Amino acid sequence: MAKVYLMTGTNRGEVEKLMQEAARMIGEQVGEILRMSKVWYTEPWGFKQGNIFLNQALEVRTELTPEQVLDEVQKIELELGRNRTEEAEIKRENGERYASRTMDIDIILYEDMVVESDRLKIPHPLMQEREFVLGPMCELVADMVHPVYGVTLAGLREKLAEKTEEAAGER
Ligand code: PH2
Ligand code: MG
Ligand code: MG
Repeated sequence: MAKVYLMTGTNRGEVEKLMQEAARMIGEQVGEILRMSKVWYTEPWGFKQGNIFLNQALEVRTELTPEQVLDEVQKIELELGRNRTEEAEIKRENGERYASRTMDIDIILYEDMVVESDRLKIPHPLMQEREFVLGPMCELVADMVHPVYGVTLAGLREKLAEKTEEAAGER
């Protein structure tokens, strides 16, 4: 039995309903949801052409391996209308790195495991740069130590805030 931290996100379609459905399906297909953050409403990060995002962190007790969790969350994304082929086209048209999506479910942390395969990277490699991840995660586990950086999530969040302020000052 392991604890896995997942992050759901959507900025396309019936977003509120999609968030509820994603949590329901995670509870059925990944494991019991122990706790969830509130839903955060944030600007699209890393791209411009998209609506506001809804994001939520979930603490899930699972019997699945990290790879099996990935299989299940990818199935849920598909069932909730995710179309990566269409997204790739939109990204190309807009010249952007990301595109709006009906549901993205990312594995943020799995116990204190470090996974680095072609298919899967845990901890999520960009979590330390994203307030929309660290904010919800800190509601659940602010004191958890990041298995690679050796800093608590609250510490990573503070560093990010400092970096963001510096960048704003340079503008
Ligand atoms: N996900 C991305 C890129 N940008 N921005 C917000 N606010 N929320 C997300 O979930 C998100 C994003 C790539 O998966
Ligand atoms: Mg993502
Ligand atoms: Mg993803």
